[in-house]
Amino acid sequence: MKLYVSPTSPYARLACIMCLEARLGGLEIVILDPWQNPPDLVRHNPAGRVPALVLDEGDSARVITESLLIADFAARRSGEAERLWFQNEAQHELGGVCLGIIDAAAAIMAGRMVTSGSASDTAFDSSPIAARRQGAMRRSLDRLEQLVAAQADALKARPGIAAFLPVVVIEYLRMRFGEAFDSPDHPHIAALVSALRERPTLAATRPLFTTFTPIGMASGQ
Ligand SMILES: N[C@@H](CCC(=O)N[C@@H](CS)C(=O)NCC(=O)O)C(=O)O
Repeated sequence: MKLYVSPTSPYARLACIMCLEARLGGLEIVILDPWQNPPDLVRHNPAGRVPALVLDEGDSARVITESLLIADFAARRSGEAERLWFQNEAQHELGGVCLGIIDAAAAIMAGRMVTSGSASDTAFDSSPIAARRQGAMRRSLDRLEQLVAAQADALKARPGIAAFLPVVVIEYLRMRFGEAFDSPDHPHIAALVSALRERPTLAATRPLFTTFTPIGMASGQ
Protein backbone atom coordinates (compact mmCIF):
# COMPACT_ATOMS: atom_id res chain seq x y z
CA MET A 1 0.00 0.00 0.00
CA LYS A 2 1.28 3.47 -0.85
CA LEU A 3 0.08 6.70 0.72
CA TYR A 4 0.90 9.85 -1.25
CA VAL A 5 1.32 12.92 0.97
CA SER A 6 3.01 16.33 0.83
CA PRO A 7 5.26 17.93 3.45
CA THR A 8 2.63 20.50 4.45
CA SER A 9 -0.90 19.29 3.61
CA PRO A 10 -3.14 19.01 6.69
CA TYR A 11 -5.45 16.70 4.72
CA ALA A 12 -2.56 14.37 3.93
CA ARG A 13 -1.34 14.56 7.52
CA LEU A 14 -4.74 13.48 8.83
CA ALA A 15 -4.82 10.51 6.43
CA CYS A 16 -1.25 9.61 7.35
CA ILE A 17 -1.88 9.75 11.09
CA MET A 18 -4.91 7.50 10.71
CA CYS A 19 -3.07 4.96 8.52
CA LEU A 20 -0.20 4.85 11.03
CA GLU A 21 -2.55 4.56 14.00
CA ALA A 22 -4.30 1.70 12.18
CA ARG A 23 -0.90 0.01 11.64
CA LEU A 24 -1.81 -0.81 8.04
CA GLY A 25 0.50 -3.62 6.91
CA GLY A 26 3.12 -2.82 4.24
CA LEU A 27 2.37 0.90 4.22
CA GLU A 28 4.82 3.02 2.22
CA ILE A 29 4.65 6.79 2.64
CA VAL A 30 5.51 8.74 -0.53
CA ILE A 31 6.23 12.44 0.07
CA LEU A 32 5.89 14.75 -2.95
CA ASP A 33 4.68 18.18 -4.10
CA PRO A 34 1.26 17.84 -5.80
CA TRP A 35 1.62 21.29 -7.39
CA GLN A 36 4.41 19.90 -9.60
CA ASN A 37 1.95 17.34 -11.10
CA PRO A 38 4.10 14.27 -10.34
CA PRO A 39 3.03 11.69 -12.99
CA ASP A 40 2.67 8.90 -10.43
CA LEU A 41 0.23 10.94 -8.32
CA VAL A 42 -1.79 12.17 -11.31
CA ARG A 43 -2.00 8.60 -12.66
CA HIS A 44 -3.49 7.41 -9.38
CA ASN A 45 -5.56 10.48 -8.50
CA PRO A 46 -7.06 12.35 -11.45
CA ALA A 47 -7.54 15.36 -9.18
CA GLY A 48 -3.74 15.56 -8.79
CA ARG A 49 -4.08 16.06 -5.04
CA VAL A 50 -2.81 14.51 -1.87
CA PRO A 51 -3.68 12.43 0.03
CA ALA A 52 -4.18 9.33 -2.14
CA LEU A 53 -3.96 5.78 -0.84
CA VAL A 54 -3.08 3.17 -3.48
CA LEU A 55 -4.14 -0.22 -2.20
CA ASP A 56 -2.26 -2.54 -4.60
CA GLU A 57 0.32 -2.54 -7.38
CA GLY A 58 -0.64 -2.57 -11.08
CA ASP A 59 -2.97 -0.76 -13.43
CA SER A 60 -6.15 -2.02 -11.77
CA ALA A 61 -5.06 -0.93 -8.29
CA ARG A 62 -7.82 0.54 -6.15
CA VAL A 63 -7.11 4.08 -5.04
CA ILE A 64 -8.85 5.88 -2.19
CA THR A 65 -8.72 9.67 -2.30
CA GLU A 66 -10.04 12.35 0.10
CA SER A 67 -8.68 12.50 3.63
CA LEU A 68 -11.87 11.48 5.44
CA LEU A 69 -12.44 8.46 3.18
CA ILE A 70 -8.86 7.31 3.78
CA ALA A 71 -9.33 7.88 7.51
CA ASP A 72 -12.55 5.86 7.43
CA PHE A 73 -10.83 3.03 5.52
CA ALA A 74 -7.94 3.00 8.02
CA ALA A 75 -10.25 2.98 11.04
CA ARG A 76 -12.28 0.07 9.64
CA ARG A 77 -9.15 -1.94 8.77
CA SER A 78 -7.58 -1.32 12.19
CA GLY A 79 -9.84 -3.51 14.29
CA GLU A 80 -9.95 -0.45 16.57
CA ALA A 81 -12.63 1.54 14.78
CA GLU A 82 -14.34 2.34 18.06
CA ARG A 83 -11.30 4.25 19.25
CA LEU A 84 -10.10 5.67 15.94
CA TRP A 85 -13.37 6.91 14.42
CA PHE A 86 -15.68 9.60 15.85
CA GLN A 87 -17.16 8.13 19.00
CA ASN A 88 -20.30 10.26 19.45
CA GLU A 89 -22.17 13.28 18.11
CA ALA A 90 -20.04 15.74 20.10
CA GLN A 91 -16.96 14.34 18.39
CA HIS A 92 -18.61 14.59 14.97
CA GLU A 93 -19.36 18.24 15.72
CA LEU A 94 -15.76 18.85 16.78
CA GLY A 95 -14.53 17.13 13.61
CA GLY A 96 -16.70 19.32 11.40
CA VAL A 97 -15.40 22.50 13.06
CA CYS A 98 -11.79 21.36 12.58
CA LEU A 99 -12.32 20.44 8.93
CA GLY A 100 -13.96 23.84 8.37
CA ILE A 101 -10.86 25.57 9.77
CA ILE A 102 -8.59 23.46 7.57
CA ASP A 103 -10.71 24.26 4.49
CA ALA A 104 -10.63 28.00 5.30
CA ALA A 105 -6.85 28.01 5.83
CA ALA A 106 -6.31 25.95 2.67
CA ALA A 107 -8.50 28.43 0.72
CA ILE A 108 -6.24 31.28 1.84
CA MET A 109 -3.17 29.31 0.78
CA ALA A 110 -4.77 28.56 -2.61
CA GLY A 111 -5.54 32.30 -2.95
CA ARG A 112 -1.88 33.12 -2.30
CA MET A 113 -0.79 30.60 -4.94
CA VAL A 114 -3.25 31.92 -7.53
CA THR A 115 -2.48 35.60 -7.00
CA SER A 116 1.31 35.46 -6.64
CA GLY A 117 2.41 31.90 -7.34
CA SER A 118 3.96 31.75 -3.89
CA ALA A 119 2.57 30.23 -0.69
CA SER A 120 4.62 32.66 1.39
CA ASP A 121 3.46 35.89 -0.34
CA THR A 122 0.79 37.24 2.04
CA ALA A 123 -0.62 40.01 -0.22
CA PHE A 124 -3.79 37.95 -0.81
CA ASP A 125 -4.45 37.84 2.96
CA SER A 126 -5.79 41.41 2.98
CA SER A 127 -8.44 40.70 0.31
CA PRO A 128 -12.16 40.62 1.32
CA ILE A 129 -12.43 36.88 0.62
CA ALA A 130 -9.38 36.13 2.78
CA ALA A 131 -10.87 38.31 5.54
CA ARG A 132 -14.06 36.23 5.34
CA ARG A 133 -12.05 33.01 5.77
CA GLN A 134 -10.04 34.51 8.64
CA GLY A 135 -13.29 35.47 10.39
CA ALA A 136 -14.57 31.92 9.93
CA MET A 137 -11.34 30.56 11.40
CA ARG A 138 -11.49 32.82 14.48
CA ARG A 139 -15.14 32.00 15.20
CA SER A 140 -14.49 28.31 14.62
CA LEU A 141 -11.50 28.29 16.98
CA ASP A 142 -13.70 29.84 19.69
CA ARG A 143 -16.28 27.10 19.09
CA LEU A 144 -13.56 24.45 19.06
CA GLU A 145 -12.37 25.67 22.47
CA GLN A 146 -15.86 25.08 23.90
CA LEU A 147 -16.10 21.63 22.30
CA VAL A 148 -12.65 20.54 23.51
CA ALA A 149 -13.34 21.90 27.02
CA ALA A 150 -16.49 19.79 27.24
CA GLN A 151 -14.75 16.52 26.29
CA ALA A 152 -11.07 17.06 27.08
CA ASP A 153 -10.69 14.05 29.39
CA ALA A 154 -12.29 11.61 26.94
CA LEU A 155 -10.24 12.97 24.03
CA LYS A 156 -7.00 12.50 25.96
CA ALA A 157 -7.93 9.11 27.43
CA ARG A 158 -8.82 7.42 24.12
CA PRO A 159 -7.33 9.49 21.33
CA GLY A 160 -8.86 8.95 17.92
CA ILE A 161 -9.62 11.16 14.92
CA ALA A 162 -11.45 13.77 17.04
CA ALA A 163 -8.38 14.20 19.26
CA PHE A 164 -5.90 14.24 16.36
CA LEU A 165 -7.77 16.87 14.32
CA PRO A 166 -7.22 19.81 16.73
CA VAL A 167 -3.47 19.04 16.71
CA VAL A 168 -3.46 18.98 12.90
CA VAL A 169 -5.37 22.29 12.85
CA ILE A 170 -3.19 24.16 15.36
CA GLU A 171 0.14 22.98 13.96
CA TYR A 172 -0.97 23.83 10.41
CA LEU A 173 -2.10 27.34 11.43
CA ARG A 174 1.21 27.93 13.26
CA MET A 175 3.22 26.80 10.23
CA ARG A 176 1.25 28.97 7.78
CA PHE A 177 0.26 32.02 9.86
CA GLY A 178 2.70 32.09 12.80
CA GLU A 179 0.97 33.12 16.01
CA ALA A 180 -1.85 35.03 14.27
CA PHE A 181 -4.50 32.56 15.42
CA ASP A 182 -3.03 31.74 18.86
CA SER A 183 -5.20 33.02 21.71
CA PRO A 184 -4.95 32.96 25.51
CA ASP A 185 -8.72 32.33 25.39
CA HIS A 186 -8.14 28.79 24.07
CA PRO A 187 -6.45 27.03 27.02
CA HIS A 188 -8.22 23.69 26.49
CA ILE A 189 -7.11 23.46 22.86
CA ALA A 190 -3.55 24.33 23.93
CA ALA A 191 -3.61 21.67 26.66
CA LEU A 192 -4.90 19.00 24.25
CA VAL A 193 -2.21 19.85 21.70
CA SER A 194 0.51 19.69 24.38
CA ALA A 195 -0.78 16.37 25.66
CA LEU A 196 -0.81 14.73 22.22
CA ARG A 197 1.82 16.37 20.04
CA GLU A 198 4.63 13.96 20.97
CA ARG A 199 2.52 10.89 20.30
CA PRO A 200 4.61 8.96 17.71
CA THR A 201 2.08 9.21 14.86
CA LEU A 202 1.75 12.98 15.38
CA ALA A 203 5.45 13.67 15.95
CA ALA A 204 6.41 11.67 12.83
CA THR A 205 4.03 13.64 10.58
CA ARG A 206 4.51 17.20 11.88
CA PRO A 207 4.91 19.80 9.13
CA LEU A 208 7.27 20.26 7.39
CA PHE A 209 7.21 16.54 6.97
CA THR A 210 10.07 15.92 4.53
CA THR A 211 11.37 12.53 5.57
CA PHE A 212 9.57 9.66 7.11
CA THR A 213 11.07 7.28 9.62
CA PRO A 214 8.95 4.20 10.17
CA ILE A 215 7.68 4.26 13.72
CA GLY A 216 7.29 1.39 16.12
CA MET A 217 4.48 2.17 18.51
CA ALA A 218 4.41 0.58 21.91
CA SER A 219 0.97 -0.84 22.62
CA GLY A 220 -1.35 1.54 24.42
CA GLN A 221 0.39 4.68 23.09
N1 LIG B 1 -10.86 17.48 0.11
C1 LIG B 1 -9.53 16.98 -0.07
C2 LIG B 1 -8.55 18.15 -0.15
C3 LIG B 1 -7.15 17.70 -0.61
C4 LIG B 1 -6.31 18.91 -1.01
O1 LIG B 1 -6.81 20.03 -1.24
N2 LIG B 1 -5.00 18.67 -1.08
C5 LIG B 1 -4.09 19.74 -1.49
C6 LIG B 1 -2.92 19.83 -0.52
S1 LIG B 1 -3.42 20.67 0.96
C7 LIG B 1 -3.51 19.45 -2.86
O2 LIG B 1 -3.09 18.35 -3.13
N3 LIG B 1 -3.48 20.50 -3.72
C8 LIG B 1 -2.94 20.40 -5.05
C9 LIG B 1 -3.90 20.97 -6.06
O3 LIG B 1 -4.98 21.48 -5.66
O4 LIG B 1 -3.63 20.89 -7.25
C10 LIG B 1 -9.19 16.01 1.07
O5 LIG B 1 -9.87 16.06 2.11
O6 LIG B 1 -8.30 15.15 0.90
